Amino acid sequence: MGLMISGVWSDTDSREVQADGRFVRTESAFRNWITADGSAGPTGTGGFKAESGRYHLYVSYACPWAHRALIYRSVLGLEAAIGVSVVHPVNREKGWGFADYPGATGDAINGARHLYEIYALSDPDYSGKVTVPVLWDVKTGAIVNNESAEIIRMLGEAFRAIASRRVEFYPEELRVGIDELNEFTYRNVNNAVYRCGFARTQDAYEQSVAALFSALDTLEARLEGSRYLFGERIVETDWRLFPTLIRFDPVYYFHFKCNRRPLSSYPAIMRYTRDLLDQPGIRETVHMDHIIDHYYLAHRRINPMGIIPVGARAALDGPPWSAPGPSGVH
Ligand SMILES: N[C@@H](CCC(=O)N[C@@H](CS)C(=O)NCC(=O)O)C(=O)O
Repeated sequence: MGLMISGVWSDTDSREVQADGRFVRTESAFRNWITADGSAGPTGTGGFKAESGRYHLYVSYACPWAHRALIYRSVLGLEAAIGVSVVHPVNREKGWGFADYPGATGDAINGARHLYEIYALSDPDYSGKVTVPVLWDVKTGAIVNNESAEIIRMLGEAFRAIASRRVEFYPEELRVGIDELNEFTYRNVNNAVYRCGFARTQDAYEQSVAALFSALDTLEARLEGSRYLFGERIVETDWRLFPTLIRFDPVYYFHFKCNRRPLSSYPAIMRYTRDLLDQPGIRETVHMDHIIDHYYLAHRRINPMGIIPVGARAALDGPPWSAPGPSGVH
């Protein structure tokens, strides 16, 4: 996969697989916060005031973590305030890069050919992984933050005065519950699918599959009695879960061997996924061509021949895509 060592790209393995075969994700490195007045946030340094046109997102349409940031930009109506550059889903020479592919863009901000150049511009000595999403400050030429969980929170909080839609996805009275369920869904769903796919022992794989499907059973039971995870209103946890749910049957089921049963066999989760998919601005953030091509063609270590299972595209004819919408309109 590769990483940077003292500001230079290296094809070295990022060493996220432990001696016992478990995949353990590295922590993100850039942790500053944009705030309404430019004061420092919970981590990092201050100086990043919310301003329209000042910040830029580097994303892959394939990546579920980057997808969260795109969803927030869309549902909050921040398209005019925050620009986006989209990497090529398949080209992996020196990590993520910019090249022609339908829907991918160049890098209009820095003219980079590879994403690692953006990391080097921000920190010429940077050592570590080069991941999307990246929230870039055009004004100071620095990465503000590369952790999706924090990026979505700051988009929701700091940009209230700039966002063209006022929606609160982290309401005061639900914060404790949201934080708790975020932790549960990150560990047992969002990151668990990667732990299944990147495990290098049977034991590590089976433990992850067990945790994943037990969590899906829990979520199914919760959603049988509730439109969204916290009742009638969509909150942060719903948007954090959605990118994993829509990738599940086309990708994770086959590619990451999350195949105890398809997600489409969970009726409440399917009804819920479809409901989220039907929210204004969401379909535009879902790019299944980037998603399918990236996982099957770029992850050559686990799919060496780059063969796309026929069931991957066939899954796009089933739920949540084909299911009737909540109002029966779609
Ligand atoms: N904790 C990070 C994880 C981001 C992440 O791992 N992104 C993946 C893509 S899904 C990545 O860019 N990996 C590096 C690579 O594929 O070269 C976040 O939530 O923002």
